[in-house]
Amino acid sequence: MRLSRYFLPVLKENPAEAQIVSHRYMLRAGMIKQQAAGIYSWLPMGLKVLRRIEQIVHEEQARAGHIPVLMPTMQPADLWRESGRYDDYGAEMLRIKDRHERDMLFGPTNEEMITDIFRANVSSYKQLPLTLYQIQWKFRDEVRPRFGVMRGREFLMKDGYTFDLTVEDGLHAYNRHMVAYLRTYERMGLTAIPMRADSGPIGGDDTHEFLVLASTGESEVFYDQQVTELKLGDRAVDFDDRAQVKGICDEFTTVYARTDETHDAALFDQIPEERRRVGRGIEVGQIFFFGTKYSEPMGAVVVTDKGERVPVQMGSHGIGVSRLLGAIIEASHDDKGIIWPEGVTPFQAGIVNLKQGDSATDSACEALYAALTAKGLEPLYDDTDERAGAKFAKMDLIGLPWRITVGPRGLAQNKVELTCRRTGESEEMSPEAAVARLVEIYAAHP
Ligand code: 5CA
Repeated sequence: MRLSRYFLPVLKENPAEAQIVSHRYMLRAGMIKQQAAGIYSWLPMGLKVLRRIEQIVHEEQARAGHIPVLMPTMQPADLWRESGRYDDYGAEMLRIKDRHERDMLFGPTNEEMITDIFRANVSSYKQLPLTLYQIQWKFRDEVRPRFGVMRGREFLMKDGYTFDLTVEDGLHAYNRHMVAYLRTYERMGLTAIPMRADSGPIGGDDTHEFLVLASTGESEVFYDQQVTELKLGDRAVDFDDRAQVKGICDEFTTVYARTDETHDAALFDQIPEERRRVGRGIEVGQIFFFGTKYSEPMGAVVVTDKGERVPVQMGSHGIGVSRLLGAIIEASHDDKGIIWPEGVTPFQAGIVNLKQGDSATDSACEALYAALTAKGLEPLYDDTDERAGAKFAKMDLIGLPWRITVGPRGLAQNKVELTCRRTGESEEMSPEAAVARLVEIYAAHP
């Protein structure tokens, strides 16, 4: 993309309404625009990162064997009357009447609707196990929408629903999600720690939240420092291997890590003092196993091999897709701007032309642009007439992990400069070597 033809409405001033750094940078970098409290338009660069996050979520769900669907945002109230949640859900649910005076709602979550799909189409244990998921907009009329996309009213969620015959099978589905989520967050450059949690209005006894440590997080967290050192990495996982999947879950949930909802001071005190930590975290996902809470009242039953009719065992599993943009920025920024992890960056590299209009630098930039594009990378080429300082400041603000600077002086020796946004370190090399280096770096971030 050439910056001269892009739509990147960067703000010079700090927007007064933004209290935390991620909100401030998302507004300043022209990623989002507020349309009403907690409701945002996604401008091109914000949308690009959102799509990258969605793509990682889809790939990791596919790896675990889960199947994508798409349900509507609008739901009939009658489904929620069946589960008993229509009255329970309270003021957070946006209730709407259609022209025929029928009660509708903008879905805050989809347990009822997916149960309806299941009961209409599945009747035998032979069709299990089944996991269906979607990435779809949700609406929750939060009392205090704040911090930009972090606590929105309209927000994008990945919500997955598991259907199994037995409790044991249902718990394997729960574990499978935990492992799939670990890799999902790691690919986004995040350390997201699973912590035992409260289930709230979704229900059930088994539930974990995934928390990204950040001082601006809304949850208080208590943990053993060792938990932050655990990594799934690229180890091979067979998602049908129950023992392996459970083993990984045990590895990540045995070391103490709890939110204030489930914190146990006596257990915490047993951790050696130098490893005890109290901090704050951003909840980027939550998984639940709630058995027959919805299948029983809604009649989602299957026939077993013995001919018995039993309600199906269910769980639901959510990732805060739009919230993740805020969480990634909270975890990865400096005083100049965002520092995108390679896995989610909107463009893989920026190209800065120090002397726009000079035929040698212009053509060297064009050649770099073409070479990177030919390798499947997407550069953002600042081909505007702005002075170098302004170009650098903009690149730092929008946070592309790598920048190639092209100027007449370096080119005289066939050199460009490759700069790492995170460390600030620069290295001079030939344009071909810069392309080869970026290809190598991104090969590790598919
Ligand atoms: N049905 C279940 C899982 S599919 C569910 O709704 N779970 S949830 O309530 O925990 O939401 C899933 C994730 O959505 C949360 O972990 C959080 O990351 C994100 N989320 C929840 N509320 C908001 C909000 N108001 N703004 C942005 N993200 C949110």
